[in-house]
Amino acid sequence: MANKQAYKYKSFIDLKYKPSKTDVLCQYKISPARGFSFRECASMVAGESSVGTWTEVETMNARIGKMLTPKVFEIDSKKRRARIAYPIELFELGNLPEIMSSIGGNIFGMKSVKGLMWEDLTIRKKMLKSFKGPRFGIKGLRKKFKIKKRPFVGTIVKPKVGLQPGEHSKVAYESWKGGCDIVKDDENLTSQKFNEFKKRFLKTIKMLDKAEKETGERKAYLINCTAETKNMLKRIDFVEKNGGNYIMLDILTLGWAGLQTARDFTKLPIHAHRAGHAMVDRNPEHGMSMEVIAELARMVGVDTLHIGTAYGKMSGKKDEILHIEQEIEGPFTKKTKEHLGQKWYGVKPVLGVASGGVYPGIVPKIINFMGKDVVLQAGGGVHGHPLGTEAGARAMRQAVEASIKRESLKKYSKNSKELKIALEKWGE
Ligand code: CAP
Ligand code: MG
Repeated sequence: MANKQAYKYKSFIDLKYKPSKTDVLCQYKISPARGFSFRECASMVAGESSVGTWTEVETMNARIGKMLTPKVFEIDSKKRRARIAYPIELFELGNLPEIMSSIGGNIFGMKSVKGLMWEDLTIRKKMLKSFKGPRFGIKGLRKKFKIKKRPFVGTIVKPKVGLQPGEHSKVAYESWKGGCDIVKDDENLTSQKFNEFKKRFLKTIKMLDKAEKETGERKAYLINCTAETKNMLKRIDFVEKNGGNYIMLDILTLGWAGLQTARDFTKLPIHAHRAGHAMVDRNPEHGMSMEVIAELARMVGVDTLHIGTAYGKMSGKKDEILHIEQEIEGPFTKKTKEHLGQKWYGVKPVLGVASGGVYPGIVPKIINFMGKDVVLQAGGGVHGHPLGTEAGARAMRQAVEASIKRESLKKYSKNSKELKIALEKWGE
C-alpha cells in the first residue's frame, strides 16, 4: 500500500532544457488544486500526458525515460503558465485521436489540477506532414470560384431546420441570385425526415446551376455531410457524383477521426463548422483554445473555418480572433510571451469565416479588422431583410462593395435601396 505521503510524479521540470527541432510544444494555463504547488502540477501534467502516473512503477526503464520523457522547459507561475516539450516519438504520426488522447486527454481530469486550459501548440514539420492539410487553400478557392480579391459573401439557409427540400432550394436560389457566393446548410441540418439529404442536394444543386447561368458568377453549395463515417462517405460520394462543389462538416461533433476520413476521401473543399467549440474554449480556466482547434483543423486539412467575428453574436475576443486568423491564413506565427510560434512549411492556408450575428451594417468593421481574405457569412442578416432573401443578399454585396471602395455605407446606400433598408432595420 502506498505510504501516507501522496506520491509525487517524478519531476519532469527541466528549465535548462532547450526544445529540439522535433519536440512538439504545448502551452497550458494550470490552476493547482489546494495542497499542490504550481510546479508539482506542471510536472504532473507533463507526466500524465506521456509516460507517468500517480506513483513510480517498477516496470519503468532508462530507455523509455530517455526516449519519451517530456520536459517542462518554461514556467511562469504568476501567469500560471507552463510550456512542455514532448518528444515526437511519443505520438503516432497521422493519428490525431491518439495525439489528442495524450496532450488533450487525462490531464484535464486530474484532482491535483483544478483547472487546465490548453492555450497553444507548436506542431513540428514531421507531424504536420503526416496529415494532408487543406486541398485548396485560399488561392485555390479564389481560383475555383473566380473571386479574385474581395471577401466571399455567404449565407446560411434559415430557419436553421424545418424547410422542405423545395423550400430550401428556393431560399438558396434567391441567396445566390442576390449575390451570395456561398450558401450553406445550418450546423444542425443533415438528413432529417422533413429535409432528406439527397432530395435537398439534387434540388439545390439545380438552383445553383440556374443561379450561375443568370448571374454569370460561380456559386458554392456547402451541404452538411456530418454523419456516422460510413454514411458521411456515402453522402460525400453522392455529392461528388452529382455535381457538388463543396462539402460542410461540423468538425467537432464529427470528431477528429471523422474529419481525417473525410479529408482522405473527398476531392472537394471542406467547410469546417465549429459547433461545440464553446464547450471547450469559452472558459478561460479550463479546456482547449480555439487557436489549438484551428491549428489542428489546418493540419488535418479544411479549406474554410469559422473563427468568429468579435462584432457578432458569439463569444470570442478581438485579439484572439486576429491571432487565430494569422495562425490559419499565414505561413508562420512568431513565439511571444503569450503564444508559441508555429511554422507551416507550405501547408496551405485556411480561409477564415466571420459568421454569427453578421449583417450589412457591420461588414466594413469586419473587413477592417479581418482583411479581405475572409468569408462574410450572414444568416439572419440576409433572410431577415424586410424585402426578403434576394434583397438581403444584395445588401450584403453592396456593403462589401462600399467597403472595398472605402465609401461609407450611408453614402453608398443612397444608390443602393437594399442596403439602405438594411441599415434602417439594423443600423451600422
Ligand atoms: C450564424 C450561424 C452559425 C454561427 C456559428 C448560427 O447564423 O449559422 O452557426 O455563425 O457561430 O447558426 O448561428 P446567423 P461561429 O448569421 O443568423 O447568426 O461562426 O462563431 O462558429
Ligand atoms: Mg448555424
